[in-house]
This record gives sequence, structure tokens and C-alpha cells, in this order.
Amino acid sequence: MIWNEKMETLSRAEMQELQSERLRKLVAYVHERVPFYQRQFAEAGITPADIQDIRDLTKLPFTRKSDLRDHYPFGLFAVPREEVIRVHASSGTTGKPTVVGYTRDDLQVWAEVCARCLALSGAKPGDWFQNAYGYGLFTGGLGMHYGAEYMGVGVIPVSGGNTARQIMILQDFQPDIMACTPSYALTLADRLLEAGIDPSSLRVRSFILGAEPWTEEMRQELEAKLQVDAVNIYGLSEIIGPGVSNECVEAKDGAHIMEDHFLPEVVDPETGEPLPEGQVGELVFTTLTKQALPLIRYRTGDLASLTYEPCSCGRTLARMSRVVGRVDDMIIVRGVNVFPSQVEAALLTVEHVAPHYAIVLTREDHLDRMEVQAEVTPEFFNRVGAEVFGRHPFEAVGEIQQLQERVRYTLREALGLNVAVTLLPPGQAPRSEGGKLRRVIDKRVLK
Ligand code: DLL
Repeated sequence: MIWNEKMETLSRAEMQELQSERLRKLVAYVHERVPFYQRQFAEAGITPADIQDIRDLTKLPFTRKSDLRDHYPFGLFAVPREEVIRVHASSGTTGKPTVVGYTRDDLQVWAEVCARCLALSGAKPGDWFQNAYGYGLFTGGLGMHYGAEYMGVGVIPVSGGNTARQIMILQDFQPDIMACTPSYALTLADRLLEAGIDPSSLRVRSFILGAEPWTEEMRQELEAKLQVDAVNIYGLSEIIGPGVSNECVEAKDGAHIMEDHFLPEVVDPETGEPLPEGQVGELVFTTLTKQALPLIRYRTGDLASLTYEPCSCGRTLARMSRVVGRVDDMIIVRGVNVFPSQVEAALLTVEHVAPHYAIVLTREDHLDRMEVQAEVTPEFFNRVGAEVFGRHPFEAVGEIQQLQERVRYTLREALGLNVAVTLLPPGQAPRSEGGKLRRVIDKRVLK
């Protein structure tokens, strides 16, 4: 079902008209209420009158994560404290978190866009939803929770982690839809299969996966293991949380952006120049309707492309590709740009390699060294002999060396780079314990 038939099927001209009208209001709103934007506009030499429609968007300055950090915690809020009825925060890798706030109307918009995401993922009123995104300051849990309730879906607010309990609930409560990070879905799938539970004994039919990057190859792996549809949901706290975009279960061909609320652009990460449809660059969003924390041309740091082709599901909303990497987590190894998603996609094409891996970067004699540590599948491990990894019986060593060589070759072809490969026994690579998983371990010291 399409949750908001009207908004999700507007013609391009109607959408642009709506966006232009909302953009005009937004620019006047932030100019009146947020000193930071008053200064930014003055520096750019523009006034709200210069912004008449979305074609004027590029006249506006960008907003960056550092601007939020510089005004920590509430300096970019556009409403008085009393009107903020919820805050969330995303934990940065270093230092203080990014704090975001919501008015009552913002929470209504958030519930609306999350309801659309659930519908995109195949949910309908009357279904039950096991929500394994973390509840708390992270936006995943509560964002999806209110979207589901708004839709009339029964929520099981289990939050992240505690795999045994997740499985018990999947079996005993029989939800129709589940949401978690893709890395955690893999943890769950492996545990289910280890426990000998037949996924077809479960009612769950769709997994809504996001909050971290994942690949098409991972989708295939998860859909086969769990016998479900696995769909991609994207969002970020600064823009609203989950609910910025979501793939449709029908086509699974790019995530539909709720562009009546979040106006997307893709720009060259170096120059900031807008890039044409289909080209990968940095995603930028302007919040068209947010009250507490409106953001103009917010640089997400996520790399993806856009398409405006209507989808076979009937929606006309613009779609974004998967996030292929982040501006700041692109790994540069000996001058070659590598994204972890390329490593994942390549690894998953090799038979006997499990979708659990880590990338370790070190520097030796001023040279970068990249090591990919990949687990072998339990079947391979059991067949080749559990003690092989320690004791090296002759024949099995041959097979392991062959596999290692195959992985090395596949990665070289995919990345254009020689990397060291270490095969690990099952269970040795990092696992998601319920939330986002960090797979890149960068031990290089600068200089
Ligand atoms: O992760 C919001 C969210 C919750 C999205 C639940 C989806 C589901 P943050 O913690 O602020 O918010 O992290 C946002 O996570 O800029 C991306 O780099 C990454 N990210 C989120 N979804 C995806 C995805 C939530 N589907 C940051 N694919 C974003 C790739 C994603 N990366």
C-alpha cells in the first residue's frame, strides 16, 4: 500500500511547486529566528527575497556538521526551549554528540514519514512490528515506534540487542515486520540457523534495514537465510532520523525520498557544485517543514546518486541509490580510494566466505597496508577440519590457501589494489550486538 497516495504520487511539476512554496517559507523562518542563518545569509549577500523557488537553492550556503558542533547543544534551534518536546542525539566518533530537537508538529511529520517507510516495506495497518532499533537518544527506536503506531501497526518495542530474546519474540509473538541494522540482521539470521529454527516457521515477512551501509550482496544473503524481503531505510538524526527515504518492497530499486519534507541534492564533495541526476556525490538535504531544527542544504557526508524516474510501484518520489560510502570514511590506501562497501560486495561473491569481515589498516615503512579479515562459512570450516586453522594438516592447508588466493584475487580485481587476506574461523570477525557495526579498524598513525 501507499501510505500517502497524494504526496507520494505528485507530478514533478506539482512537487516542485510545493517544494518552492515551502522553501520560501523556510528561508524567511530561519532568517527571522536563527542568528546563525542571519549571519550566513549576510555573508553570502542574500536576503530571503532572493529565494523564490527551488532553482534558487544553490544561492543558499551549506550547513555542516561542524556548524551544529560549534553551536552545541541547542544553538541552531529555531524555537524556544518550551516548544521542544523531544530531543535525540547521535553519538559522534569523537567528542560531544549532535543534539536534535522536535516540536509537536515535527513529531507528527516524523510519524508520517516513518509510516510511509513501513508501508514502503510492505507493512499495513493490523500488522505487528518487532522494533529492534535502539530506544533512547538514538533516533531509530522511537522514530519507527511512533510511525508504526500512527499507522495502526502493533509495536513490540524490544529495542536492540539480546539476541535470544529477539528470537523468542520472533517465535512466540509472530510479528509480521521487523527492523534492525543489517549487521544485526545477520547476527540474528546466524543464530536462528544455528538453533535449527526454520525461518519458514516464522510469520515475519519483511526486514527494514538501515542506519549503516550495506550492499546488494548482503541483501541476497539475508533474504535467502531469513526467507524475507529485506528493504533499505535511510535517515540521519540531523534531518529527522529514520524516515528520510526507504525502498519499496515491490522494486527494491533505490530509496524513495520524502521530498515534500526533505529536499535532496547531490553535490561534488570537493567543489560543492550540484551534480547531474545519476552521478554519485555527496547527499545534501534541506528540511522543508521542520520547526525546531530546520537545516538549509545540510551536507550529510553520505555518497549516493539520485534519480527522478517514476518507479514501477507507482510512486513519483525521487529515489536515492544505496549509500556507497562516506566522504569521511573513504579509505585511501596507497592513493587508491576504497569504500568498505566495495570490499563487502567483492567478498560476498566468493564461495565459502561468510559475510563477516573487518578491514584493518596499518602503516609499515611509510606504506599503507590493508588487510581484509574474512570469515569462512561454518560448512567450509567443518569440512576442512576445525583444527586446520591451528595445525595445518597438509591437504586442508591447500584448500585454505586456494580460498585465500581467490579472495585476494577478487579484491584486487574489485579495488585495483593488492591487499593482505586473513581467513578467520567462524565467529572471529566483529558482530553487531544490536546496533551499528564498525568494520574498519584504522591503526595508521598520521605522519
Ligand atoms: O542512523 C537514523 C536511522 C535509524 C536510519 C534507523 C535508518 C534506520 P544517525 O545515527 O544520525 O541516524 O546516523 C546517520 O547513518 O548519515 C549514514 O551515514 C548512515 N546511514 C543511515 N541509514 C543508512 C543506510 C540514523 N540505509 C548516518 N545506508 C547517515 C547507509 C546509512 N548508511
